[in-house]
Amino acid sequence: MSWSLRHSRGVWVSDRPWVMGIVNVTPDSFSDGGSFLDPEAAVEHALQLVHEGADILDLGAESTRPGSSPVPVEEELRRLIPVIKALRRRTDIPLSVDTSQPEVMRQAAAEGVNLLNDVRALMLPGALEVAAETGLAVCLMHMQGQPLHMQSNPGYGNLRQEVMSFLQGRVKACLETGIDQRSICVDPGFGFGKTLQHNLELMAHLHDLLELGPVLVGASRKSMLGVALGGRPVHERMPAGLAAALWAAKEGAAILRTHDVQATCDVLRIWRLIEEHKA
Ligand code: 9MG
Repeated sequence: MSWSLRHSRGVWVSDRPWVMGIVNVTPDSFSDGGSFLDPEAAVEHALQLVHEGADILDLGAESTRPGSSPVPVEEELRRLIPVIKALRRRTDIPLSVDTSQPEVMRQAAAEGVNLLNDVRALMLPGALEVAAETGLAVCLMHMQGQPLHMQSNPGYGNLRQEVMSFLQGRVKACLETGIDQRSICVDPGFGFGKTLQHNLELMAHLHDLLELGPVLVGASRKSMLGVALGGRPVHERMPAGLAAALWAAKEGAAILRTHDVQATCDVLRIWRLIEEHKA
């Protein structure tokens, strides 16, 4: 399935899902501890993901794992900007910044980032306007509540309808602020205010979201996989993450956000080789 996404410097067009490598520049990220708080280590990790076949990197300095608190804007900037600058000196790979803060979006855009990945779907005051000014691509994600409490007792009347109408509303807000429809991708937000049953239902019906734009999916190492497998710890969740990524790819996802770049690329390559022999 092909997809395209406009950003300030052009259009990405692809006939296969892209692999988005996760680079956490946080001391408390949920699956790689604090090992990339050091900017140099974060840059080396990012370059390793490029070597493994990542199509785009997602750089984040605010942990959004369940139970985490927001990071002050100054701290987010202090962590992120040196990493973005260093990466831009060494690679022209597309870069995404995982942030909800308008000032971080503005400064990251000035340093050459291409996509704004906002788990709060540009809801913070000023975020829509800054996103529109930058002309970058945006990812609008669904989340029920905020990371600190979102997994306490998530509940929905009609899950799929609520996720769909939230994302429709955010797309509309983007268009009204001057963001180009062709620059918008959407994400159901696996694990963000959702039980295992909610996540499975959304995954099973992922295809429905394609009417809103290219779909980004992030399931890598998430607790939903651990719960589904009876309590599997984070370092044993890779096969489950690959299964979810392959399912999402077959359902038409455009971008797969993952810690496990090489393995995800391998899975997609084998899928594609098999597909080519169907014709
Ligand atoms: C930052 N982040 C963590 N999980 C994510 C997910 O599933 N999607 C997106 N877009 N961002 C995420």
